[in-house]
Amino acid sequence: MSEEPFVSRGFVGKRRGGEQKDRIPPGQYLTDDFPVLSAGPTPYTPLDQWTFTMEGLVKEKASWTWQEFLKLPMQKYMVDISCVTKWTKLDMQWEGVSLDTLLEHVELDRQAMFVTAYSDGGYTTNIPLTDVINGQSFIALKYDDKPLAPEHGGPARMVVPHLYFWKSAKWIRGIRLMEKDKPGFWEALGYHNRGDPWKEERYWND
Ligand SMILES: Nc1nc2c(c(=O)[nH]1)N[C@H]1C(S)=C(S)[C@@H](COP(=O)(O)O)O[C@H]1N2
Ligand SMILES: [Mo]
Repeated sequence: MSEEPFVSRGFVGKRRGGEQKDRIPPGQYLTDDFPVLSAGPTPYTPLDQWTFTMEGLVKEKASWTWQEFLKLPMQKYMVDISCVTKWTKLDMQWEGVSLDTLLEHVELDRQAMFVTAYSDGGYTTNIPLTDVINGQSFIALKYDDKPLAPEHGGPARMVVPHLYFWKSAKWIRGIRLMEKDKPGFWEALGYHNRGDPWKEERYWND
């Protein structure tokens, strides 16, 4: 990962004021660490074999090589993240491509209502389309001004800051647009289908 021509269109989500405690969802504790949580081994796909694809309910699918993906407009994001294992980390700095930008490259079928993010290694997670558009999610290539570390999902991971962190697929390789919702890896194992930390949507019956 030598080339770093990231164009920045400015900072998104710069911090509103407010007490720190008002930013910690119920049942969460504050941490400065960045724990690693992976359901399997870290995959190492060579960048010259890496692609990112928008597929499913689109007129024509769109696909980018790593070199092409780097040319997409990048933005900086400062966001708070909550993990279902109860840590919350504030003001995490990322840089990446907004899902809105990627969606500009495909024509959605009218029936497209849900997305599945899929990753190297087979991980998937499902999210309603309404939770990923309008600046709510991005594909991160950098964390803390450095290329995203492999254990944290590098070369590229999705980040959906307003949902629990399992919705943020590491090692992402594409997004599938779907008409019907389909539980992803953790959702099929009992995690909540949506995962809003402010509503404590941790498990199926929450
Ligand atoms: N591909 C993939 N993405 C994943 C996971 C995983 O196991 N595989 N774990 C999820 C879970 S449960 C969490 S809490 C976060 C952890 O991200 P981190 O290791 O960078 O803290 O990644 C999410 N994305
Ligand atoms: Mo998690």
